[in-house]
Amino acid sequence: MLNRRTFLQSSLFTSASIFIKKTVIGAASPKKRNKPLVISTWEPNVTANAEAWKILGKGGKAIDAVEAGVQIPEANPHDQSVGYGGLPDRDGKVTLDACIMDETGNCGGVVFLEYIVHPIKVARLVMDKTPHVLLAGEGALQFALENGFKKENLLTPESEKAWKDWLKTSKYDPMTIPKLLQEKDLKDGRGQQHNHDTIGMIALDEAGNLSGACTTSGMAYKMRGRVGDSPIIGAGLFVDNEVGAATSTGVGEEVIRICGSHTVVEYMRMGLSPDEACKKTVERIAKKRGDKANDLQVGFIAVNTNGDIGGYALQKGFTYAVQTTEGSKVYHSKSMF
Ligand code: SD4
Repeated sequence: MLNRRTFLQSSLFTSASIFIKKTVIGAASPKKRNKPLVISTWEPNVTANAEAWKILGKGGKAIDAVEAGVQIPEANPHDQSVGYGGLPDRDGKVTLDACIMDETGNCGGVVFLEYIVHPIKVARLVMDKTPHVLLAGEGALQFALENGFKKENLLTPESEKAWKDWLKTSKYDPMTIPKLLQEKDLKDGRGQQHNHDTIGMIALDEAGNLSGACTTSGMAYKMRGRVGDSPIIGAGLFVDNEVGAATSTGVGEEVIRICGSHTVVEYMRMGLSPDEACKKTVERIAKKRGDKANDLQVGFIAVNTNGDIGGYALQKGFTYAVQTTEGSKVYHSKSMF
């Protein structure tokens, strides 16, 4: 897996971004509409942005761009937080959550879905083909199979080994596991790679429409049946075409408690910049959790209708990737601690 520190220090670009101009964008201007653009949680998702850009760069729709973009980490066996190769629950089962939302408020999601490599595609079908917003577990799987998806084993040898190592202690502490994994990553000089790699992606297309997608295998070694914020509209993702859009990563329980992404969008509606809106929302979590917030990671990214971007996290180490007509850039988010 890519060494994040090296990656960030040596170059902001990956081979996947060769078809875009190698220009680093500056701070987003509130005066000029900065579009099209795509923004994703976590630095490795420059590749997901590049995939989305294949659609956005040709004047395509934001909703199609985000659906295509997030399939990159979903299919990547080395991304242990999303799709195929995701770390399993405590019983060794990989269970996936995803949702998608367009500029009209249409949305769809799947929770606790097993055996399907691309939950985002199922979420899109829930949005397009059903009168519902969320399908869960067996029902979601049945719907996927009826629509031509294939059942596949999502547990890779790498993730099975990690789970078996975890079983030796079986310490059930979903809140601090991410922190411990991150500390190990940092100690090993790999940057912060583990557990908080959920992809939340937002795109603003040439026509000025916003859409978003979010997909994850959730917290590693979670209780069976646990669902986080990522597939919950308003928590892990929210889009309001009149205002902006936001998405989250981190400990989902904390995000759900305050309807995080919706809160970010509402702060933007009140006139805050995306950066300020993310910060206010993170501060709300910190205020509610008191000292416990020291051990948690939550990060938000946001875009407003001008194409201004922003992000903020509880802890250091949160990164996000942005692509515009001028190139691709990775941002190190500001944080509370
Ligand atoms: C969850 N928010 O299931 C997800 C986990 C996450 O990067 O963001 N990981 O709570």
